Amino acid sequence: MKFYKYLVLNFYNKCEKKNHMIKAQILITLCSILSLDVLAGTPAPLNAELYFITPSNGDIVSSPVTVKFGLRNMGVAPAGVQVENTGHHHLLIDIDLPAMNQSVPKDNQHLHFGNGQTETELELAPGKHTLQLLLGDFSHVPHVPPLVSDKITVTVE
Ligand SMILES: [Cu+2]
Repeated sequence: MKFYKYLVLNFYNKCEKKNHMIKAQILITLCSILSLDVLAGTPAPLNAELYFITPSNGDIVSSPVTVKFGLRNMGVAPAGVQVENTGHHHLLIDIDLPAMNQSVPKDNQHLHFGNGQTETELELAPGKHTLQLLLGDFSHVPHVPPLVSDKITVTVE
């Protein structure tokens, strides 16, 4: 990426005497590269998929709820272990997605499964709850592109 930036800057310098349109075009390119760099994270394969094996959207369940995490075309590795095309699961409870370019928060609405677990027994109060999975890399940051499951709603009796 740094080499790419160097090439663009170099090209920009060479074009200094040409018209402003070219300069503007190069600046736009440069800006997009710089912001891409800021967002750069651990890459994930485009065909990877994150989903709930159980429960399903709309299920009526009783607490504790068995939640099983499904992941296709990627592997699970514990937090702290940097292996290509792997990550660990995060379960988001009754909350929207966090920022995709920083570590997933760690609290009772953002559960980390940093030992590489692929299921859990979840205590939930009676009523409706939303659940969503988000894969994180070795440092708990979502991949690029992020792996996010559908957000499902379950009703606890
Ligand atoms: Cu994590």
